This record gives sequence, structure tokens and C-alpha cells, in this order.
Amino acid sequence: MFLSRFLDHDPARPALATSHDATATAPSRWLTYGDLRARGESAAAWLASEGVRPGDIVAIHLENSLDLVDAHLGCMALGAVRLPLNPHYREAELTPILEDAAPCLVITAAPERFPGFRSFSGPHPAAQDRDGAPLHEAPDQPTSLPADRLWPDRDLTALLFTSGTTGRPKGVPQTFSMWGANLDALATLWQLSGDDCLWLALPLFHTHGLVLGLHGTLLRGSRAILRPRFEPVLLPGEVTHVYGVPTWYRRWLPVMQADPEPFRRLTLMVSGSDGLDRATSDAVYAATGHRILERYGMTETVMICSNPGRGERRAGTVGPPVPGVSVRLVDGEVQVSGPSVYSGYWGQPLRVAESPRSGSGAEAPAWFSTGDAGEWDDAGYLRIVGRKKELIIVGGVNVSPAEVEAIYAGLPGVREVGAVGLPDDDLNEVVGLAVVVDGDVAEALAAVRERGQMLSGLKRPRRVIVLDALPRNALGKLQRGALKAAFPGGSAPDAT
Ligand code: MLC
Ligand code: AMP
Repeated sequence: MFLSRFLDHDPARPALATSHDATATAPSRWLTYGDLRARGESAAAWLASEGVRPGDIVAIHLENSLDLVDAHLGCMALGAVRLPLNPHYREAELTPILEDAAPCLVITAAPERFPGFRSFSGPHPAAQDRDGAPLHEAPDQPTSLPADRLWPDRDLTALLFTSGTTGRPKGVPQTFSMWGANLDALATLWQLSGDDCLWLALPLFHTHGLVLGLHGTLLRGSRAILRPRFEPVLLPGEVTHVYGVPTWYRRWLPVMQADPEPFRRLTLMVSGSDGLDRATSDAVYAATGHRILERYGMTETVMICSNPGRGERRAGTVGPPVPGVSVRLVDGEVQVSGPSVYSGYWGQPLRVAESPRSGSGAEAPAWFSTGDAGEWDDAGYLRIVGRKKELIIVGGVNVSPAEVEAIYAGLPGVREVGAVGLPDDDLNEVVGLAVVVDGDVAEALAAVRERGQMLSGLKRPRRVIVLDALPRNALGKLQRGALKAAFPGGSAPDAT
């Protein structure tokens, strides 16, 4: 269903541009839907020649680029399951994911980082340079597969790993049926159309960029300009939509205030993945006349709640439930059920009703507990007021305190550590680390700083303090609220 809609778009329709101009003022060169289909089929033939079969897991470890899109399209055309890997991740972060997912192939620009895995770097036969010329001649490889082997109707299409609260990331199987109904509901709610042009600078290894950004575009037959990463640049005139995280809008604000016109022209600015502060929302409104549309989702559920495209957008709320999604609050915690909710973590038993109040019997919806604390306002809009789970969100990226703490286990001179999220004006939160030292403090802090390099940048502690002991309750459980309070406002030694 999802694939047939993508394949049915007029092959001449513009679909994707990868603009390399940092100022982004140049008009974009568009690949059409016909081009994307052909590139996918060519990449599928290459994958098949590498021994990949439908249903196999293929890791994709690339920055946002045409190669990355080709890898996704090739897997879709062959029916392989995509495992997007965050290229910022260090070995310690990648290892559990590779162990649990066991991909048959890794497509990467850094094959030396995947010892023991069959990895491939460099352009596959579909890859072309910006002007469309082939980069790579591969006369011995098949350039196409028979039509009956292409675009098979398989529902499981990707595995996205998300930082759980246990420290070990968990794989969330992603199906086209989870995505399809949710993306259609959002399209109606946000009044999306095939004429939209999305500024797509979100990384394609998360739900936000991959599902809403790339697949939302492919489903609607609209256009996206894919950028390697976010930069607070002026937008080219053809852009109509932006999906971003709160940090983006804060970084963009001075640009918007100096030259608001390219932002006033937009049809829609969306913020999600973390809470948007009222001051930024109001300042963007004052500069551009646009009230940023806030919505709330998760890797396990796709989008849960959203403000409307047309109608009242309430700043500081994430809106009512997305049509087709049921949301309830149990002891203040947001629970979700519906067709867009996942059906179990990779390698674990299928999920069943998780709450004692879920009822019993086959018809009972399996309510998923998000770990987010919410409250309804008088218009039935949800406000996210906190987290019941131990999770830090840095620039829209989930960081598990347990995963951070585990990195320091056994470090000489360090008796114990505790990680917490500290408020940050740019990234919403940053990681703070409290250290209990055995012996020389300067040596221990140097070791902590060095060990931090085993984590990708956003997970790395930005502030480190030394304590005599970590605050614990009578059962020995770390009291993270008290630990946060132990960080003096901005005066802790910097460990980055
Ligand atoms: C960058 N770094 C990362 C990272 N991105 N580390 C882990 N994960 C990431 N995603 C590291 C870099 O390697 C670098 O490390 C350091 O952080 C700074 O990199 P940078 O590129 O200079 O970062 P910066 O420009 O500050 O980027 C911050 C940002 C960007 C907020 C603009 O991270 C971003 O666009 N984030 C969006 C995240 C997102 O898409 N979230 C959606 C989750 S889905 P070093 O070693 O060089 O210092 C979800 C569901 C939902 O939550 O509801 O949407
Ligand atoms: P992820 O597991 O990466 O999909 O992140 C999902 C989490 O991001 C949610 O459980 C929330 O904690 C958080 N989140 C997503 N959108 C919002 C939002 N609009 N406001 C507050 N938190 C959000």
C-alpha cells in the first residue's frame, strides 16, 4: 500500500534535491520520482549481487546524502530491513546495536569501524555525482532485477534503536502499516499537499527525519531538499515547510529577526522531539507571523498528539491526539494505543497490555506507557509537563543516564558516577556528571574527560562536579532530583 502509492507518483514529478550550497540561495536541481524509483531498483540489484535477500537486515551508516537515500530506496526495492545507524556514535554505542540486530551488511563510508561485519563503502552502481554522471562503472553486476522481485509488499521495513532507560538501546521494528495511517492523519491535520517542499536537515536515523521527513514526502509525492545537517541559514524561496527540533528555532531566531521574509513565506514550521519553550515560540511568531506547530511522538508510536494546521495552535501544548490514536493519562503518565504503536521490541516477546488497567482479553488495546508526564488543558490539548522515565534529551536526541554512567564503570580513581540532565539555553538539556573520587581529584577528572570520548558528542557530559557521596535513598537508589540540585548554576568545572 505504502510502496504502491510511492511508485504511482508521476515519474516526472520533482522529488528530492541535495543542495550543497551552504547559503542555500541557489535553485535546486531536482531528482524526479522516476529517478528515485530507478535509483532504488539499481541499488536493489547491487544489494542482491552482494547476497542480500528480502527480509535481511542491512545497516546504513551514512550522513544525510544521496548515497544514504539510495541505500534506503535499494532496501525498499528489494524488501530488506533497514537499520539506520547514527554516524556520530562511537564504538561503545554501536556495539550493542550491532549485537542485537546482527545486520548482514553495513553500508558505510568508514568500513574500518565495523570489524567482523561485511561492510561496503563507496558508491554502488546507482550512485551518481550531482550532475547525474555515474561515479562507478560496474559492468559485471546486474543493473536490474526482474520486476517480480522488486518492491515486494513486506510490512517490516526498518529497525530503529532508541535509548531506553535501562542503558542498552532497544530496537523498535518499524512497519509501513505503523507509518501509513499516522502519516495520512498528519497530512490531513497539517493540510499537506503534493506541492509542498520540505527543508529536510533532520538526521535520517531518527523517527522525525526518516518517517515524517523522508517517508512523509514520498507518500505525498511532494518534494524535499535534503541537507547534510542543520545550519541556521536563510531558506531558498521554494521551501514551504520545515520540521525541526526546539534548538533549531532558537538558533534560527537571530536570522529570522534580521531577514524575516524567507520565513514569512513558509506555510508550516513544526517543532517536536522535545518541548518548545514559550519564549522561542512567541519570538518566532513576532518575527515571522507563524505560530510554530508543536507535536509529540516517539519511535515506538510515531506521532501521538499534534496541534492542527488550520485552527487554534496552543503554544506550550502538543495538541489533541492525532486521529486514529488513543491517548489517556494514568497517574499523570501518558499512555497510547492504536495502529501506529509498535508491537514489541526487537528480540523480545510481543508486547501485551502493560498496565493493570488495560483490561484483559484479546480485544483489549495494548496501552503503551510513554514514561512522559502530561496533563490535559481545557480544550483537550495535551501539555507535556515532565518525564517519569530517567531520560535526558539533548538537542532532540535521547540520552540514557544509565548508558552514560556505564561508560565510566571501573575507571581507576573513580568510585562512582551519576548522570543527570541539566537545563541548557541552546540544547534544552545537557548531560551533567557527578563523580565520587578515590584519590587524586585532578587525575580522576582527567580520566573522566578522556573516557567521555567514548560517547558521541551530545551524550558526553558537558559539566562535571565532584561530590563526597551520591544522594541515595534508604534502598540505595540514586536520587536524581537531589543530584541535579547539587550542580551549582553554571559554576561547575567544564569537562568537554
Ligand atoms: C551531533 N552529535 C551527535 C548527534 N549529532 N551525537 C549523538 N547523536 C546525534 N544525533 C555530536 C557530534 O558528533 C559532535 O561531537 C557534537 O555532537 C556536536 O555536533 P554538531 O553537529 O556540531 O552538533 P550541533 O550543530 O550542536 O547539532 C545539534 C542539533 C542536531 C540539535 C542541531 O543534533 C540536530 O539536528 N538534532 C536533531 C535530532 C533529531 O532529529 N531528533 C529526533 C529524534 S526522533 P564531537 O565529538 O565532534 O564533539 C523523536 C521522536 C519525535 O524524538 O517526536 O520526533
Ligand atoms: P524518541 O524515543 O527518540 O522517539 O523520543 C521520544 C521522546 O521525546 C518522548 O517520549 C518525549 O519524552 C520526547 N518528546 C517528543 N516530542 C516532544 C514534545 N513535543 N514535547 C516534549 N517532549 C517530546
